[in-house]
Amino acid sequence: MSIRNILRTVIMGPPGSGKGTVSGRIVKSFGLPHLSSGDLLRSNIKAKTELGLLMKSCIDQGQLVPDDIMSRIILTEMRNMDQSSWLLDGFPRTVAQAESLDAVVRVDTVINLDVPFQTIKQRLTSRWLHQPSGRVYNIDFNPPKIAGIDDITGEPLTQRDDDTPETVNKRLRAYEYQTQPVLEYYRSKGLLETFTGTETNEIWPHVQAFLSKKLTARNEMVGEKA
Ligand code: G5P
Ligand code: MG
Repeated sequence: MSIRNILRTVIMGPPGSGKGTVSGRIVKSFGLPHLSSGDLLRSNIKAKTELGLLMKSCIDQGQLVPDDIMSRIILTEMRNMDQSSWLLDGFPRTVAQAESLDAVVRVDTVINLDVPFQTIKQRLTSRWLHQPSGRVYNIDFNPPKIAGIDDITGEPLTQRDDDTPETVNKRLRAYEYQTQPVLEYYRSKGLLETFTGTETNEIWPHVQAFLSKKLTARNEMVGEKA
């Protein structure tokens, strides 16, 4: 992707709304580098870093990691993506995080996946994950070719410790109280684009068309100025 069509996108939505799944499709279609705050935290836990060990109980209890720690990790990681388009998944999740992001970089658009909570609860208990890549499967939706095995690497799949019904309820509550205000924050800036549905396959064509249009518009804008 050339410098002229830089697009900085945030993807939001409740736990299990399909942020990871849709991000995978965006990466495939548009080649945007993808950074997921949850994947980053889980790889710290797996590598048993000091930070990972500290944050594990927070995550396992369905609570958000403190803002200052989360913003520091993400913004450090984003320094490598300074000159490019990107897709940020799972961050920001509080208004304080959104403000810390705004302080360092311009967000161009925010994709909001609006999926009912009842749909989500059913999905999360049948989710399987290839942790090193962040690839997500679901027994009912996109099962791996061989049960428990990643299609691409042949490595074992795992389930997330925070996908138990009780923790999913806590995550949904945290979303309602702490993350929904971020939607208002971006709506008031005119950046929020909401996609409503119960199936990723229904939502995806609309997201794809929206991003294509955005990228074309940016190209034309730059073309006019040149
Ligand atoms: P995460 O990792 O950011 P969540 O809770 O926001 O976690 P999650 O669970 O990763 O979000 P998702 O990415 O929105 O969900 O959804 P997904 O993985 O793509 O899809 C969920 C399942 O549904 C998958 O199995 C998928 O295959 C399936 N699926 C998708 N589409 C369909 C469909 O159409 N039909 C069906 N049947 N299935 C489908 O954050 C985890 C924790 O990290 C901390 C917090 O503690 C958080 O709880 N954290 C932060 N803390 C503070 N600030 C931040 N910014 C933080 N970021 C993370
Ligand atoms: Mg995810």
